[in-house]
Amino acid sequence: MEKKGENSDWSLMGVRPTVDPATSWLQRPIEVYVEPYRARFEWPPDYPRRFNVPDEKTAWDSDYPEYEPPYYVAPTVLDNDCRKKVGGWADPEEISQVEGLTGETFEGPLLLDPKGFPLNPRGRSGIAGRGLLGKWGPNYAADPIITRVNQRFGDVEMLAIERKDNGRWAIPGGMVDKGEAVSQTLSRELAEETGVKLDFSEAQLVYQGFVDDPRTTDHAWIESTVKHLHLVEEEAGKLEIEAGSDALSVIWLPLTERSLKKLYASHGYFVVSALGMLYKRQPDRLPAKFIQVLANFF
Ligand code: RP5
Repeated sequence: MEKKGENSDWSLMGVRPTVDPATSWLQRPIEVYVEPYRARFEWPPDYPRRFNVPDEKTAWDSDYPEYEPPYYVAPTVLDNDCRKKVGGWADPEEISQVEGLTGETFEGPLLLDPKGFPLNPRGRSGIAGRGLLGKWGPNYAADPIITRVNQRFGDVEMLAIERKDNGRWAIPGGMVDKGEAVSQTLSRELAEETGVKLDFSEAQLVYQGFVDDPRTTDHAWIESTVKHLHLVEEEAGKLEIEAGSDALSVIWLPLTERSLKKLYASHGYFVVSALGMLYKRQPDRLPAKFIQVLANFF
């Protein structure tokens, strides 16, 4: 079995292993494991610069007495403190006032430091506090991947939004609301951002866990449930798409090696994994020319 994380840095290193798709990746299980890269080396424009963390110092149990990351919490997070504002989506800034900060996450038991701050499961990120994320610890999200084959051009396409916050093409995902089931979040986010209404009860589960998002800090990160629906062309053709409030635009994005690598956060890796899983289950559903694209990633 392939070691976890072995192939997860493809989008960063530009390494393209020469693999025969028929004899190699198809015989291995597809295990999605997300390494932090954007979570260590990128940050939104209003964040302070990340404190430098050498690779060998990322683990919380590695000694790093010089580690003094800048503390940052965005004004919008403070303004949406649920204790102070009706409908506020953020935890209180005072960690002792946060309820339910223990237990399991998709990444295992939530680790707390001696002061009670939750610790990022991928280790030091170079920024303390919550940044732009509302919750201390895991911020739960849902990512609905919708794909189709465009028979006219022989392309595989995904329903993609252009994010308002950074202009990157992305899966139309979003945060799970309080008390909401993830299957509802998948449908709600898809509808809000693209105008498309679909049921996810039969969708393929691709991944549940840490997302390599540039907003990540030492004490707040995103964990997502990623599900995939591959539509037949007739069904996809009936959908009327319209960009919602968080999107500048929505399109059926042709998937190439280049467009996949440019997707937001871990989304390219999620889409490649989803289509790899589909190909292993139902090889006839993807055009032959796309299989080489997949093979180049695995
Ligand atoms: C990504 O951020 C997740 O994969 C999800 O797509 C998204 C959720 O954040 P918002 O779109 O709500 O900003 O890391």
